[in-house]
Amino acid sequence: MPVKANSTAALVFFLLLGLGLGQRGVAAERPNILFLFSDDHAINAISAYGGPLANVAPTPNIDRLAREGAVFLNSFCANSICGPSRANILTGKHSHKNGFMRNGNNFDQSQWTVARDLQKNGYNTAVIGKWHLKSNPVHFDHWEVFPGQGSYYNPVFIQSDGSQKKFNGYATDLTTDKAVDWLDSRDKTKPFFLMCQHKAPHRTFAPALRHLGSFDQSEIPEPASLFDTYENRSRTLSKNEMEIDRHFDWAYDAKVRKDERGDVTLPKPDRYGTPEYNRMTKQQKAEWDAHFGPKNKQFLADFKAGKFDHQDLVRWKYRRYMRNYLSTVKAVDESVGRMLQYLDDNGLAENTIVIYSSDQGFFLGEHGWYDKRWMFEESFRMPFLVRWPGVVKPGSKPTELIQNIDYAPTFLEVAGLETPSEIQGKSLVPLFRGDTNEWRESLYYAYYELGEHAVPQHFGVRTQQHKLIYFPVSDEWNLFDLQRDPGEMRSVHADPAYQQTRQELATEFTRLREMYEAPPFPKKH
Ligand code: SGN
Ligand code: CA
Repeated sequence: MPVKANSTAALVFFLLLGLGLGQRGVAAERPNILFLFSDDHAINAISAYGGPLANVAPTPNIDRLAREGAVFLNSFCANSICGPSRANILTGKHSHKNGFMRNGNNFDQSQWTVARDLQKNGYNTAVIGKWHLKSNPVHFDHWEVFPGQGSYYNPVFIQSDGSQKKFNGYATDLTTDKAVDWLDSRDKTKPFFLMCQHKAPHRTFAPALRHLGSFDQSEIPEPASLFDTYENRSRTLSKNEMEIDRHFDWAYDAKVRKDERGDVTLPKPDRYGTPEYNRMTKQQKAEWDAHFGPKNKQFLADFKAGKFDHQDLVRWKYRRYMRNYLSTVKAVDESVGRMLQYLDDNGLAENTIVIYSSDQGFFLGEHGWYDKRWMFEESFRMPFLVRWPGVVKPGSKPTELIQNIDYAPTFLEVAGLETPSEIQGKSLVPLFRGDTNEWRESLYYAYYELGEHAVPQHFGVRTQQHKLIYFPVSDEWNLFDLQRDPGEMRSVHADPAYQQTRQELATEFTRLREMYEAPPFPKKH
């Protein structure tokens, strides 16, 4: 072959190679977004947050994100309930703007969502697991979600064609399997946006069989407010229906089935059955019974023998609650480990931003409660951990006030897209880079549900140090000094020493309500 032809061929070859690399280079500039999400995961059950359970129930895989990225120490929701939080995330707006104010609503899929813009601009998009927005997902190239709350055991997933299919196994594992399968089969010419959303650790706190008994030998510390009597705060608190004492159901929550009790009568409540147990296969039931059976037998014998006073019984239920809740978290943590491993094994770790979060927090016995909804810290807070190599400084612990309305604009900036002006949240990317200039100093909260667990509608503002809450139904205000009273046991709203703080917060509350164009307070509900 003549030399000239040879060198021309070489030139063409290198030009093509260069183009190929160039294209890969461009693709590399658009990071993948992996959003790992769970349901009702309190920061007190994530060891990276260092709470009271950190040594009892470590979460090594979620903590890996904190080590290799950031754990946001002051992350909150806009409305502490499932569907609304998910709507806040997808739209970047407060509930009154996206219309999904209560779990019973139907998400208006014609509105702007971050998935729409990501898909439109070349992202391969998918959502797998818990969705809870009633209307099926749109703007996702692939989706496979639970109907409503979903189940832990042998759950049903709605397929992209609208049909429903039951899968054998444990929801957290199945959700992860499906997420991994999608990553394997996705269109690899595009960056991806994957929302992998677990049911766990939501009620009824049913652990994977392999995790039953994980915390049986552990001392579970009790929160100081386990026996809260609700003085010095709004009178609506004592009307709640989420107490471990008065509302934690024996069969449903505490896993002591009626058919196990013989002649022992347990005190109320005992209203529900055992839907998760009923879904199990014979083999699954056998393993479940092998774990709980002997323990329940012993408990019932001790109860019959009069070994429990009222407080002992609350403590027993609290420990059972925690052991099961923390066991469901274990599977979520393993899922995070599997997803991170997948990124490692497939050369995706460097160019993927990974976030771990949960739709709201949860009470782990604080104020005597399970569930969420209240603007109190445990349920208002959302975990937020992020790893983005080269951008987020490993081991950082930002303290700025962030909220779930910030996620959509964050994803847009990560993808290099403009944020529409109607979006109420702010991109977190400056905070990821360590730029804390001109960050917000307060957050707005609004809870609109109409009575489940007897939590009234309430609205509020939180700064780094204080929290002001308004309860329209009783026309009461509560003010908390979070530095002096982190457990929120005493409102200082009527305390003359707080007159100026009270006025400042009231002004800030009004300012936020005007800025977000919040509707007038509902009076009665
Ligand atoms: C269900 C639960 C409630 C829980 C709501 C909302 N009961 O109704 O305890 O507060 O969901 O949870 S259950 O019997 O179905 O478990 S949310 O996370 O979906 O908002
Ligand atoms: Ca939830």
